[in-house]
Amino acid sequence: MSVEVLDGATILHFVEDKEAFHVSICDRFDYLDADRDGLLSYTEMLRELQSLRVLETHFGIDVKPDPSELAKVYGSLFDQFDHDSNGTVDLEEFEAETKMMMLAMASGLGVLPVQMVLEKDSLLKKAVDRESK
Ligand SMILES: [Ca+2]
Ligand SMILES: [Ca+2]
Repeated sequence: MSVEVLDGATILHFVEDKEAFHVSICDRFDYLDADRDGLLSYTEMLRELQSLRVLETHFGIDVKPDPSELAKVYGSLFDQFDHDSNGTVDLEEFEAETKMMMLAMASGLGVLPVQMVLEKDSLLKKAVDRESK
């Protein structure tokens, strides 16, 4: 974990660099796919969902949401990734949905830089590293 400053442009540049973005997505997918079956189950996706700053967005930073509320949010996020509703997320679904979410986040952030605590291997951290190169 580290505290990083990022703005919408940082995320946008990362997503728009298609080749580099695809490589990062593949890396992240492999990392999350604990049983190496080429698909992400709900359990495997949980890790990613937890790094997407969902808590802050839905509940505010200081609120401790109750577990059933949290499960509901994670469940609906998982459904959002699982485009064909077959219960698993494949690489194509993962890339398409991650891209959408990051673009939404970029437009939400706009030009105002914000501080975020980022997980070491998360995609947002990669976006920050790319920008500072
Ligand atoms: Ca798997
Ligand atoms: Ca699917």
